[in-house]
Amino acid sequence: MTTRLPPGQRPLPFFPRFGLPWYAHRTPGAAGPARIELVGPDGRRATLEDTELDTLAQREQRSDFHCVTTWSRRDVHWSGVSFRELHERLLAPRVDPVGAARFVRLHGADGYADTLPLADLLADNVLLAKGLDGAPLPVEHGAPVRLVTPDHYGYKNVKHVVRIELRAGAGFPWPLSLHHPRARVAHQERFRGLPGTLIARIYRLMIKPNLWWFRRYESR
Ligand SMILES: Nc1nc2c(c(=O)[nH]1)N[C@H]1C(S)=C(S)[C@@H](COP(=O)(O)O)O[C@H]1N2
Ligand SMILES: [Mo]
Repeated sequence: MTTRLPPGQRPLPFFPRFGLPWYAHRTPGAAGPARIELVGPDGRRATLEDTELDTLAQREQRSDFHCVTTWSRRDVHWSGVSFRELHERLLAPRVDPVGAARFVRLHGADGYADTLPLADLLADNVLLAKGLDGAPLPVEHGAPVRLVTPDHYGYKNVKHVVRIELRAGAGFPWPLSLHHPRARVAHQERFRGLPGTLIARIYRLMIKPNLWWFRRYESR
């Protein structure tokens, strides 16, 4: 694997637990089986159980993971189910039978959430992952289930998923959010309204302090 990394990214020799610093102390404790609340564009609700994920085709995938702060972890080995198949078989039939959804908002057990266009999540390399390196996903990497979308910056890869909302519109948070609505790695969509190359330089300075901050909470 000697393909080039996307613009502005540099490899990191390990795969850290990472994120926005104000979530570092909120990692959920030992995760039980996944139980995901589904919400449709018209407000209808359903529940997705862990065992139902096992009824879909199980996929293994090796992909690079790109944090917006410019570190990348190459060749991460995930196992899980295709988000496209999940949507087709279990999400749309239960909460969006008419196909009104254009956006998907995923919520984590720690209060974290982010939104993506549904079309982006239907790409072939998007997984809802339950495994890492051939073992169940460890809590620091998003147990019991997380989104894996390699073409988007790390912050769209929501961990500890507890709710998936299919929405007709992008919804309230975006106009005020610092998150980019698409966050495509290839386009350096790092931060809404500012050039990705400039933001990359600022973010790069934050990697070390943030790694230190997250390690403080690792063994608690
Ligand atoms: N629930 C949740 N998901 C999250 C985050 C978080 O703090 N909480 N941080 C995001 C960010 S900014 C990054 S870079 C990746 C980091 O994933 P990792 O901890 O497995 O390296 O998770 C993303 N998903
Ligand atoms: Mo990130």
